[in-house]
Amino acid sequence: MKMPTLKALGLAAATLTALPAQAQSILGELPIIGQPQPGGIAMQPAATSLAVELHWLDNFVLVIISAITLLVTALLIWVILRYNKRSNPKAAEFTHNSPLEVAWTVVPILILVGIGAFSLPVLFDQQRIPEGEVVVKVTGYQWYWGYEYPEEEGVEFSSYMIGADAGNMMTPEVLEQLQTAGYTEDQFRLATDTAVVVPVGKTVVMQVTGGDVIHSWTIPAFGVKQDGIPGRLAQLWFRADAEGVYFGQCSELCGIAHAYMPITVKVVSEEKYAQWLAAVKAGEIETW
Ligand SMILES: [Cu+2]
Repeated sequence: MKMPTLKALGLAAATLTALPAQAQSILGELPIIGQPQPGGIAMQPAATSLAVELHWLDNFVLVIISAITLLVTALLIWVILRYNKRSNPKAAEFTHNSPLEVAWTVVPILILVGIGAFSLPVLFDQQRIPEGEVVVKVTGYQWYWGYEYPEEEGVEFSSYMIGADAGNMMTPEVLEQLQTAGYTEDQFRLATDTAVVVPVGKTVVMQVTGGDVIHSWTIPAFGVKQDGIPGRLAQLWFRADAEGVYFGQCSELCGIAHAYMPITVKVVSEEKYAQWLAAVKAGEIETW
């Protein structure tokens, strides 16, 4: 798949992209799973147990708020029709109804307690950080991400949006870079030159911090998001269920190029992960 694209590149481009292409060949073809869809309003497919829980909670709350909205709308319509001046010329003059007032206080409390009872365990699942089988430290910078695998000697790299050095605009060269990295125009402003690579089905702990101002690291399909705050080391965790490419974007307004510091995570098999680690340690590859 990759070779014809490579052959089509000019000599200069081929020289530039020779190393990245090698990285690609180690990771192979990966399906792009976690990315926003044009006009989409649904959430991205859940790729972790955390995201499955979040989707469940979202649907659960949606049912409750829909029922409340329908009830209130029905009550409004009933009052408008039944108690307007024409159909009800003599208005009642009472000011209190204790059973009703107790009911409209107690019922919402019960509903909120019910929502809390189901949402707190989901929150705790995110916030109780398990022992990581893979640990990655991520630092947000204006405007790119720095990644470090503290348990792996010498695995450290920066991650820029493909097209960042072209003023964040699409040019023929940027399109070429995207294609060389295995993407299409659809992934422009999502794809990065280097990706976080993690093994499928393993517990990954991300240590998140900021190098200058506050940034926020997120992968929507994983159901994770964490502010990276200078001087603090926060953590998040996930265990990705399916091999593929997942995108996120910096989610804390961090300056003029905030929109141009996306996040790419590649979830691969354990063997490919080991090969990738070895190649990075050998200094053979870093990018794409
Ligand atoms: Cu930002």
